[in-house]
Amino acid sequence: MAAMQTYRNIVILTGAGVSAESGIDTFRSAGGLWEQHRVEDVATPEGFARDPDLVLRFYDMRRAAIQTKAPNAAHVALGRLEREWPKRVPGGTVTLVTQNVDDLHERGGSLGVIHMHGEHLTVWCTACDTRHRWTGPLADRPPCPECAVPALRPDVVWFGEVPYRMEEIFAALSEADLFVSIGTSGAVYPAAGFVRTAREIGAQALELNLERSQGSQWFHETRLGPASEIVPAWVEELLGG
Ligand code: BJW
Repeated sequence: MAAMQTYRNIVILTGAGVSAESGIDTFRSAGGLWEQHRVEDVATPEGFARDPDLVLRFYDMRRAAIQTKAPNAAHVALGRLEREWPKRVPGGTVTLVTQNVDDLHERGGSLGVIHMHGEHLTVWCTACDTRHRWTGPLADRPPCPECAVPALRPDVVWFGEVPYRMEEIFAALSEADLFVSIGTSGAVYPAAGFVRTAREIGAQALELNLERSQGSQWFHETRLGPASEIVPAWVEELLGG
């Protein structure tokens, strides 16, 4: 890896591993969500069309659960990096892209989080195409606050749907000189391809994970350990503390 001082624009991609130590289930780890539920049933538009009650209950349970969890040291460190990096490197940017639908980055102090797979705490009305902040259940089919039609669905990106804010993400990647992937298995595209995009434009690539991801060979460096330890240590190193 190049000396830390040579970086200016940093793009960080996070996955379920960054929230694991806050008590939020990952998807593909032993005992993770995909061992308890079939992906095709709960995370595809076809599954939702087949059995909306099952899908709404699955997301109601997870929406309620995240509200009982707190950010961990990794979320807090990334919030600190976003605030302090532009002071350390004038004009420098930190773009935080998360695949997570929880709000722990925001509660850890991050401001401009890009939720490419949506958010638990917003819902989408498929009748009038509006989005609303939502903390309660959906399985009882509440009316949309805008149009009153009971057509609210979780505002999350399922397999076969297009992730959010892709133009912004690729714009940030095209300016990045450091790409950092934290706590994601590299199993799901397009996020799994970001490291190659970043490398094509010459960025350095660092992976922070409990174990090597599927695309580990694309990174210049991999650091293994729990996110709550290795992320704060990396941020400290980067900020020259
Ligand atoms: C720790 C830790 C600790 C644990 N500390 N680390 C064939 C080939 C290629 C692609 C495709 C294909 N067939 C279909 C596709 C496309 C498909 C896809 O990728 N499929 C794959 C399965 C092959 N992708 C899509 O359909 C996407 N859309 C799309 O491609 O549209 C086309 C398009 C794209 C771009 C422009 C234009 C058009 C949509 C994908 C939607 C994914 N949705 C989900 C559900 C979201 C809502 C919800 O939360 O329920 O997103 S699936 C699920 O996986 C969720 C996650 O965000 C995502 C990634 O999971 P993540 O975060 O990596 O979690 P895990 O569990 O996999 O890994 C946890 C990691 O943490 C592990 O590495 C652990 O080691 C680590 N860890 N404890 C540090 N303490």
